[in-house]
Amino acid sequence: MKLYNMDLSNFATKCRIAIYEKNAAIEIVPVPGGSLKSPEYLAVYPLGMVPSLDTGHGVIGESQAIVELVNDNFDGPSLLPADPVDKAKVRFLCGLHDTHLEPPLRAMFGHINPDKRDPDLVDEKLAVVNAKLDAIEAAMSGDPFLAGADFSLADCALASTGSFLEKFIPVLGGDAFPDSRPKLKAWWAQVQSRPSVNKALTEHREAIKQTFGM
Ligand SMILES: N[C@@H](CCC(=O)N[C@@H](CS)C(=O)NCC(=O)O)C(=O)O
Repeated sequence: MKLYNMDLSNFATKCRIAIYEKNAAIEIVPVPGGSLKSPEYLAVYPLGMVPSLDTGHGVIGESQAIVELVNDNFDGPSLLPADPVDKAKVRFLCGLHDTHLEPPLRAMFGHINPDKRDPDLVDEKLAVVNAKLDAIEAAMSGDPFLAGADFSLADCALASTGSFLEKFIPVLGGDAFPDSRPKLKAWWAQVQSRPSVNKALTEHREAIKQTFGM
């Protein structure tokens, strides 16, 4: 199997965390042609997005589909609980991250530079991001991990966006991990030292530094 990757992509970072966690024999490669919309990459994956995974039996996209395949296909402790309700809670947390938290955060990327900032848009999106972080805090059932005693796909998902939250939200006038979100704050403080997370976030942070200079 082969993961088409960009270190700057948080959704690809989510997949790399799962791959490192499972020690999965998956080759991690840049997109062919040097850009997401190159003819070479569009021929591989017509959506022209990362991550995508060459399974050996066709290419699939969507980080959640990829991490579930990584989890199911490789040895090592499962990143999904066996109990159906607990499993649904992990997938719910993944969805809160992928579908609800990430898009309004992404909408502010073009506004990090104060010279290019629309303050009204930032106010609006920051309020949405804060509401979603509060929802994640409320949904966190676990200690020390997001969904319980075991590291799960939910941790892969939210940790992948941790570097963006930690770097960008303060610049935009907020705080993603304040005392008023004690579970999230404690989680973020400790999850970064897990080897799989640390490796993927080191790559992600380096790419953020190169792109955003921070
Ligand atoms: N829902 C997708 C989102 C992937 C995504 O948004 N990838 C970004 C990079 S982080 C991308 O490829 N953007 C290029 C584009 O939207 O054309 C997933 O979970 O994998």
